[in-house]
Amino acid sequence: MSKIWNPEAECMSRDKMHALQSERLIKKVKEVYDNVPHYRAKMDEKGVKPEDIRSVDDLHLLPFTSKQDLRDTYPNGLFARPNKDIVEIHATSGTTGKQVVAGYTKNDLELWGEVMARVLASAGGDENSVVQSSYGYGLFTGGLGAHYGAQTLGAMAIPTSSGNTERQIRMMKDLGTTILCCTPSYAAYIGETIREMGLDINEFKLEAGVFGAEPWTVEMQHEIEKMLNIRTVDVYGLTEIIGPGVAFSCEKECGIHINEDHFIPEIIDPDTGEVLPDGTLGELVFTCITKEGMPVIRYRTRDITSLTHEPCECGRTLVRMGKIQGRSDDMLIIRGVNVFPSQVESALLDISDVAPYYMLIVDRVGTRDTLEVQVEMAPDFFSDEIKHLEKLEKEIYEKLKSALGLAVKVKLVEPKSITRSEGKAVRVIDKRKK
Ligand code: DLL
Repeated sequence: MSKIWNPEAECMSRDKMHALQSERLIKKVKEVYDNVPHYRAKMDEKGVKPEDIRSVDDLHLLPFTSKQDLRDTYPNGLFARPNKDIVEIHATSGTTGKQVVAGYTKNDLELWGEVMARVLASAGGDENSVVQSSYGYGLFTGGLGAHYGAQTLGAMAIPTSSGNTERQIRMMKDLGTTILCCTPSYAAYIGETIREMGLDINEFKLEAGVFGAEPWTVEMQHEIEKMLNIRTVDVYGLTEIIGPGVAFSCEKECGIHINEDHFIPEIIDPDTGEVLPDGTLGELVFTCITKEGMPVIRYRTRDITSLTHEPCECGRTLVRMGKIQGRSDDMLIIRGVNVFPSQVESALLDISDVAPYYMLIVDRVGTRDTLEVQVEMAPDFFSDEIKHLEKLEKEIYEKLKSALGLAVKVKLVEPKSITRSEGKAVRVIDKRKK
């Protein structure tokens, strides 16, 4: 049963939220102006003084912060507190460039536990829960983020981290895990391995999954729910803001509530920087109004989604964002058509004979871009019969053509031939980038 961990914060009136955000923002802006030379310089350059920020409505006056700013000030140029106050460090993997380092004070860790407790409660968690954190531990924020949330909740945390999947599953069964936390792609892999081990998922105590750290479609969400016989919560976050716990879905499955008493969201036009109204797709931007160690101001996430302030039936008043469509840098441009891998996932999972494993291979032949979609067949439907395979291939081809507005090459591959992921899945190989 889904619960609300902090009704006062999660269900406060919009007026109260506006007042709280304004009060916190004013204080935070003054603090970063005084303590972080980078923000002072950027605000001076834009001609904005802390006194110009009189409420949250003035947020748009502030300069943006980009990943490049974090790289330029590596490792701790954006820290707003001296090193003696920093008690923990996390960092991004640095796959798209120099890694980004985030520093947390004691209060930041408490805040992280609080927002993650909200997420776990939405998954039905309480002090009786057994929470298995199968996100990676270490510099990645997933493992410890889920861990701190479980402890704030008073639940039992099992820090298995990712990998060693069979042992992972035995622990899950023997210790009676009720909530599993990992990436959606790892959840699918765990589900598949449970089946291969000859175990019956109904003999497990698993009730819910808290999955995130990578884009996953509603179709994938339902597939995993069926596979593991659980309810799932989509958890969103990023290292620069705090890690997991920035936002989470509720039982109404109508978007992802943002913990906006701590992280104020905006949607902007990625080209012009203009703030866009509710319902319009654009780039998600966050401002941290309570973090101490590294409170980023108007941080451009490059994640694409939209916002809605419509009330939610779950009772929370927190603004909701749609599922993340992908990062702007994940968007492929094939022969002039924009393609997000999530569009391919949506279309594929609508077809019953395919497994939730696929790969996009992008290439250029002469001057022409090509996209090959490799799709794994579900083991139950695996067939050597040419006629059956051709029919399935044609069905996928037509489906993708109408979903993407683009003719792509479809290649059916044998069950288990696409590499399984224990963390964030890699689903695109772009050979044009060589
Ligand atoms: O992935 C933090 C996290 C850990 C979130 C565990 C949820 C669960 P980073 O490694 O810094 O941090 O990557 C952040 O991952 O900007 C999104 O592009 C993507 N992402 C995270 N959560 C979701 C989600 C963690 N629920 C980047 N849906 C973000 C879609 C997500 N994309």
